[in-house]
Amino acid sequence: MSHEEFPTDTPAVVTCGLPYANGDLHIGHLRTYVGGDVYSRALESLGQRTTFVSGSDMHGTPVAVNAEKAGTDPESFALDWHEQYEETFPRFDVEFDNYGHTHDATNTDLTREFVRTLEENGHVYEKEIKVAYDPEADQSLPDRYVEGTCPYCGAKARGDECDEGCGRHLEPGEVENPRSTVTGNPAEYRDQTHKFFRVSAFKEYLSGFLDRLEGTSNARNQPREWVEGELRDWCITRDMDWGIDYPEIEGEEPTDLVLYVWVDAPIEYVSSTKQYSERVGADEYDWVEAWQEDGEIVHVIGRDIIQHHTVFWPAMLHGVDYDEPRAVMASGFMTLDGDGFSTSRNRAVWAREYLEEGFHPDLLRYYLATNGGFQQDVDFSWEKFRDRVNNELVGTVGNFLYRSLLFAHRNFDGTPDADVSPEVESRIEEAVDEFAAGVNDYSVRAVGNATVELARFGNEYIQREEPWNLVGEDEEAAAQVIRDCVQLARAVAVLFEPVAPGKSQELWEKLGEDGSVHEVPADAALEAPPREFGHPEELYEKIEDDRVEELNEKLERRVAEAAGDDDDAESDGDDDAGTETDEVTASGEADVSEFEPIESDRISFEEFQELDLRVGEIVSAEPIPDADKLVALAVDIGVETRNIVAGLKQLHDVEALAGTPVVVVANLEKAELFGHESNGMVLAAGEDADLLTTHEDSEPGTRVR
Ligand code: B3M
Ligand code: ZN
Repeated sequence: MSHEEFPTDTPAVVTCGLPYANGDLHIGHLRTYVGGDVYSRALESLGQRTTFVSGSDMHGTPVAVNAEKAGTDPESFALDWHEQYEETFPRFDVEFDNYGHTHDATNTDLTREFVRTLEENGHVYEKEIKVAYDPEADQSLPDRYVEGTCPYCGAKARGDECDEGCGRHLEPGEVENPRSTVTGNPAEYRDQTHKFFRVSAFKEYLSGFLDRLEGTSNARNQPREWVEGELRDWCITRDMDWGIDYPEIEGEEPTDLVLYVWVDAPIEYVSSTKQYSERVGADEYDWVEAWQEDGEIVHVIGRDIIQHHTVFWPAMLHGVDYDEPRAVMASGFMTLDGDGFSTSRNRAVWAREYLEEGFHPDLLRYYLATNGGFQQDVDFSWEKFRDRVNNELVGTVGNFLYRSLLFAHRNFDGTPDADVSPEVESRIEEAVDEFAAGVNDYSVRAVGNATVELARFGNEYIQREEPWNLVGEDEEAAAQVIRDCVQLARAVAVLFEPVAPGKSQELWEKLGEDGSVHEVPADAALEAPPREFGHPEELYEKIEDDRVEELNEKLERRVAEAAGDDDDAESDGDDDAGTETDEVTASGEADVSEFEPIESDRISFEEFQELDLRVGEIVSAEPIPDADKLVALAVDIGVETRNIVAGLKQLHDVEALAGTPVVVVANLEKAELFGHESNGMVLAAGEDADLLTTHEDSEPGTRVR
């Protein structure tokens, strides 16, 4: 590869894919942002001049559609979410130097300037194309207003992306069997004139660009096929109100069209850098140098938007004579306990919720940054989270720090007077090298692991040297071992900062150090710690099993409750993205398909017989006051009357439920929900909680088989 190793003399920009300002953030979304933050901190720690920027993506149909569902206008809807994101990221120590949004003046102006330059440079032309149209709603159907079949792979696709199939960007008019998402009617195709960016003319350039591109291998390899195949021009306008108006072009009739969201979104990377530069002054950081002269541009994104970042965006940058990205790091998808995150099913661990549960952000940062390579898919479960926290953060890192610092404090009041041994010195140097190699390999995992392995070494070292046996026997030898351990602890603080900034600062202060460990470069890991420090504290706390159980139950209950709530149209956008299907976002969150696949594991007839299903009749139904969806039922099942809690509120007329015949799982474990015992389960289908019933006159108590 043709790039000089980091650190270089030129300014770096690390960016994170812009989240659509259209719904709540969950921990799946955080993967990209934590990854970007770790990467930019690590880069800085190597001495690279770095800025870390992003912003909210305010435009496009993903925002317009959700705003409509929430019954509000896209601008105020998106601004509300933008403000939330702006607050949420720092709570996870994702500290952007600038976090703007695509609708602000900087980005609006710069986007128009980009487009004018592309026009001037002859990269844009007009063409009449067929666009989807809904005759009943009398409107064009850009992007997410239309659904149909992907012409490339046959999967169900929405507007501009084959989100459940081959992942390709789709041009207007490409979706087959188009249906309007506004009315549900089949869409027509009508002629309309649009602007096109001549991407096809950049074929040779892009091919060379991909040879130079660094980052994760998915981002370097996947676009080859697109660039070397038929590289088509890109429609950059849309017939809708919400977006940046197409700039006036001299000598041309003005158009009513707005720019396609994917034009102004990546330009926000530049705008955000510009805002930062204007705030701190060009002497400290010059956006022009970074974007137009010799910047090291690193994009951190979800893998679903590789094509935008490795084809359209570099072509645009090249078309306006800006620098090209040096690297693209594309993360894999994230699942929750083996299944997709689902906003509409409330099947998610929300970012806010994670913090409200009292977990330190660094635990999640560690999990997200080091669980598998960046481009691998990652599964989150509370069990896995517990295991990694308990084994690695508590068992390895925390344990080493506590035992060695406690020993140092008790026996030496801090750092013993000795030089670091050659063995430990070279082990720390090795960790610094691994850290730097991680940065140059675009591996946040390697950056994190360098420290965990160093702490592991520390544990082995202290175990091997047994300083507790040396004290009183050979003071000098004891002092040597503990001096080494304190140095290892200091190195842990410095090198773990990108992954665990909060905990590293705590450790830093425990060691009696001043200032911010964030400012300390990686190669200062070997500088001597202060002479004295106080009693250490355990840095990480174990997560107990019953906590995990509790969290799992909460999640299950929520999903069960949401199963009764198909009412996305009603969602107010406060606690729900209000989307029917989930976003495939910058985080690379995977969608779940409409129907769950049939279980591949068959059960035997005997196993089925173990289910005791009975005909029942609802005797009474009372809404449970504090629960959104739950109703307390009394159900006659012949042999007795059972109290059963079911998620039926809002979906059924609760008062009319009495007298309804139902099917009950009679031998289900008892549960307690909102203080009510639930002794059995009433069967119901789908999100509407369509109650299963009998159609003749089977008596309550009759067995169902
Ligand atoms: N707003 C989110 C996505 O499609 C989109 C990213 C823009 S990055 C310039 O994942
Ligand atoms: Zn496809």
